[in-house]
Amino acid sequence: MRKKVIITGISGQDGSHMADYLIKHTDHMIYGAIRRLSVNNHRNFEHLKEHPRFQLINMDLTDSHSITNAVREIEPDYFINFAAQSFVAGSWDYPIQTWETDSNSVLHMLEAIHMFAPNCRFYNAGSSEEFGDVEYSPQDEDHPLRPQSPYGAAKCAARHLVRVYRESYNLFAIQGWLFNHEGTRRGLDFVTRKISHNVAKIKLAIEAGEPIPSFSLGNLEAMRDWSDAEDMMDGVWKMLNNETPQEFILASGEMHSVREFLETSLNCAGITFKKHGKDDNEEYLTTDGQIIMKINPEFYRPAEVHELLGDSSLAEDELGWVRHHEFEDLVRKMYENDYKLLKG
Ligand code: NAP
Ligand code: G4F
Repeated sequence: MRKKVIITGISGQDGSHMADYLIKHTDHMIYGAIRRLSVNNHRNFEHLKEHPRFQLINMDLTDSHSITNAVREIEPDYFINFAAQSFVAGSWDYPIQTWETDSNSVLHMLEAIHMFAPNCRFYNAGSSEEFGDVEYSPQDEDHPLRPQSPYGAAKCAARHLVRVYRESYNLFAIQGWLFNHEGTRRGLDFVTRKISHNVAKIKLAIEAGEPIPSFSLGNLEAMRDWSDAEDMMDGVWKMLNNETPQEFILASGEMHSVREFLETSLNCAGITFKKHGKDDNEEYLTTDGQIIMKINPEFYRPAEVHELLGDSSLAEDELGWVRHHEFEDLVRKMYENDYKLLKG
């Protein structure tokens, strides 16, 4: 019989990439979970809607009945939870909703699996944000959890719940630690896509001989370990199909600053820039003096995670996980995609 996989967060970056990955590499039936929104947000999975091995189901993470019903009715072989309030900065604005979505809902999933599908393999999306105020670099699987945001704290709570259910009921339940991963399906609020989108807009204005639209950023010195989202899906699937329910780090092992992402994007677009001012007053300008980007302290966070760098050697050695994309390829791919989208 065909195996059944529930994927939550199908309208987001990772859920949609995982559905593509499983359609391509398995013959499993995919149940993509969405919540109803007033305005359709199906762009990331529109291409899958007519596929015979893809079916949409309704599930809101803040409604435990919708989670339990899906597990009871489908009795999945795999449950991959990529849904979340995933925007770290937003977690100070909506801490309760973040906790409900990123922590309580995981408890409801674990309960439903324990009750109605105890052989189901469960993956919850963990994050490098759980390491937060890091003690050493690179971070490995033994690094302590030191979250710096309501988001990070909710992911840590979920990690403990996953472990407790795994140990109490012998469930195959895991939460890998994925470091930042980006791509053409990334939401526009995240810094990489915000940069690629705005640089593409500026390039088009320059080409049209129009005044350029400037944009703002926060902390340019934050360092992140950025991978291509498409590389991560194989690692998650390998974790889920490992002999034992073990949790791994997936990361690039390279760290780059937000400033470096900005400058690499401008270089990809062929936009020559100069810098002016310091700290809160820093600006990037075109050679004819138009403002490309200026700092806006509103984008600073109440607590920052200054640097993240992952050590994924365990996943490479034990799962045979391999990354295929490098930092510069990723920046170029995101810029070129936004340029094409905006050009129409
Ligand atoms: P994303 O693009 O923001 O997608 C989040 C998904 O969650 C969307 O499909 C969203 O649906 C859904 N969602 C949010 N609240 C929901 C609710 N109450 N009920 C049902 N669905 C809900 O995030 P992503 O980048 O794909 O990340 C996937 C997962 O990995 C998340 O758990 C994230 O925290 C974690 N993670 C991501 C990264 C990364 O760098 N991307 C790194 C580490 C961990 P709507 O479209 O309806 O809002
Ligand atoms: O792109 P970001 O919002 O991603 P962040 O906070 O690293 O979180 C992402 O990765 C986590 C894994 O480590 C995931 F768990 C999480 O779900 C999400 O996918 O911000 C990256 C850095 C931060 O240090 C932030 O302060 O960029 C800095 N930044 C500077 N200016 C900005 C901006 N971030 C945003 N979003 N917008 C800015 O204007």
